[in-house]
Amino acid sequence: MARRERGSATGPLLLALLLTLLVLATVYAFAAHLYPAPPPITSDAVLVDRQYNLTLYVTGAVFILAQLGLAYAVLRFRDRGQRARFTRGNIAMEILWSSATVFTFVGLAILGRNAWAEVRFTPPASDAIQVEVTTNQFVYTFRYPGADGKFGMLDSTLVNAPAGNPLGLDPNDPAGKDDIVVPTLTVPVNRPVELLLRSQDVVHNFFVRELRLQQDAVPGMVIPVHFTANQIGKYEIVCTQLCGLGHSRMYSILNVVSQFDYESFLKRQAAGQ
Ligand SMILES: [Cu+2]
Repeated sequence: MARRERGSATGPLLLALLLTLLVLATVYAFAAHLYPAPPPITSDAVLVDRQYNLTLYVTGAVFILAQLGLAYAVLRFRDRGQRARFTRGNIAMEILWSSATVFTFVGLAILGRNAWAEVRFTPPASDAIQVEVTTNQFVYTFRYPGADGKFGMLDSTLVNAPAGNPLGLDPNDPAGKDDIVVPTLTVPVNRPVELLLRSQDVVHNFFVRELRLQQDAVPGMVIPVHFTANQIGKYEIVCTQLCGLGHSRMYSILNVVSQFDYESFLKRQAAGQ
């Protein structure tokens, strides 16, 4: 059989170059912090950042090696006119890289468990401020229990946002008389806060980048999450579940204020109820 023509080296060379450029551009984007996350405002968020960076370094190293290896293989094993060889694979290599992958990801998961447990498995401090968060298309509504520390009963048949009762507060329950219902979330700095997430219609989400906290709100469930913000400021709350046509408009504000400002907020709201 006649030897085949040697293929052009231009294609493989360009592809290898493109892959190398892709790797360089990606490494640059991360190393130069082109899209930095806003500074964390809880100690849990710091743990999340640490875990994120560790995962990024490990997967980043794998990404660089894999892509450069691909560029090398494209170039090294290009068409030189040789006959293609069939290979059944290499069992030893497959066992090696499959177990390396398993160890890497299980290892990262075990290390990440600390940060996760801190937020999800540890109950909030007993003096945590409770705020109920109700989501619906496409707004957040926050409820504080008021001076009595008790949330009033809700009745879904009484839900009527235009009439000023978006949550369906039962007017016959005395515990609900002093409940404060507001469209934005105000919490004092350095105090544990427990949120109770609810949804009136579809799956929504509560996400604040600075808290590194993201939790779905699911109809029929009350999902608790907690945090302690250590930085006074205004932060954006966004819904990260595609919850309908108005999804992109669904956001609110988290105000972290001093204890004094928090108390005057509560007083102002109580006076206005
Ligand atoms: Cu939503």
